Amino acid sequence: MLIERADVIVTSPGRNFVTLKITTDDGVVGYGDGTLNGRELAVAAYLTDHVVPLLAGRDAHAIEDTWQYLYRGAYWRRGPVTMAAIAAVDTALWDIKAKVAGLPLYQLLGGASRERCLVYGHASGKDIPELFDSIRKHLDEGFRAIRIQTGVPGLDSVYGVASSAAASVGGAGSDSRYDYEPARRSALPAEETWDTRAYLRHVPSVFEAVRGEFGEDIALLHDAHHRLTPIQAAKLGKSLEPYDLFWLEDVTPAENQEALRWVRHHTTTPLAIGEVFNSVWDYQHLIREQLIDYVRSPVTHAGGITSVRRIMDYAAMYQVKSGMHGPTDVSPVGLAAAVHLGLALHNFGIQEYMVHSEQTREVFGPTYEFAGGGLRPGEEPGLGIHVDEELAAQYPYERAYLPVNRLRDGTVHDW
Ligand code: KDG
Ligand code: MG
Repeated sequence: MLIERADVIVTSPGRNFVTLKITTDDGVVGYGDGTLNGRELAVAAYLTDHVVPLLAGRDAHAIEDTWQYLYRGAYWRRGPVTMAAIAAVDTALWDIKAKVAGLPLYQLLGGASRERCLVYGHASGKDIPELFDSIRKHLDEGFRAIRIQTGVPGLDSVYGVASSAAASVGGAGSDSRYDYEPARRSALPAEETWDTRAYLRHVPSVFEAVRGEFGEDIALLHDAHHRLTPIQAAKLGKSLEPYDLFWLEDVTPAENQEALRWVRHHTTTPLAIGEVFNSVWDYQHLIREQLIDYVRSPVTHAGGITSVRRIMDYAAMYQVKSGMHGPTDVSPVGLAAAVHLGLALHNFGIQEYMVHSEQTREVFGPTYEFAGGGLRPGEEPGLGIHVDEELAAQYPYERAYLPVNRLRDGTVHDW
């Protein structure tokens, strides 16, 4: 079975997505997600100009060989654009292989290790009453694990806090900015102001209030979004220990793996990192030295199923679990791949689940299902994705940027 053609689909049903469609010579079609929020067209061009011309005539079943061919063969390894493009090819080939086998993809990855993948949703509010409403809504919808982000007194807008009605499992609206999604369709990125001391003062009181109101049972998570120095991160981890977090995410910027050693030595709050990592090499020291508890790499940004499986097998030796990134900028194709892989992985931990807008779901037709606080892939052969290409064509790409962060004195800071 040979690859006959590959087509890049760029569509924007509420937000931008890049999807690769691979078709074999006997007409089997597979899909892969290559969406890179705010830099989507770089991946689309990488695929169209450099990868698609290499695919025609290759053995559609030779997934590992194609992965190595694109990774080693490019000479210029790694990086988010390259690895998102490789992810799109890899995922599409797994989709094809599973369709040919007549099995849902998770069966080829070893079969189900559990009934469903525990997920966490995003509760947020500019203040405590708004946050509590959002938590209640998530609990009503069946979530058992919830990420908590709030406004900080004195700051106008803070990462992770919804500015419009929050998306819900029942049906996210078609708001131009849904839930906390911060990439805005505008000529220039929005600029936000950040104050680490104000944040560090405020966050522990939020978790105290949440535990006081909702008790000890719900799994609570928090994302510091790369903004702290090692010692600030250590302080935050320590101050949150009484509230028993499931994890504290991205406490320091990703480039410096040494930073996590400092944080780890000061706190027993579990640490998650890696949504901006893109290969097993980014985790080499963090996993071997047991400096983290959860791997955040999603299939979409880290080279596909083949590559994330590699990371997770390495992580398993050190009792490190998966916690794949799943904001709305991972498309339903990427989320479907994550749920198939997560269902099969022995060291699955949790899956992030931000509900896509109704328009997005109409374009991609995912068959995974949310129930009992978890996601389970559909039982049909392959990934369980049905792209409506005519509908996709009705939503042309619109440039969008993630915000830029500045300290109060104007210095650019990590966003
Ligand atoms: O595109 C940026 C988002 O993917 C990121 O801000 C989401 O940090 C994020 C998360 O944990 O979902
Ligand atoms: Mg994050």
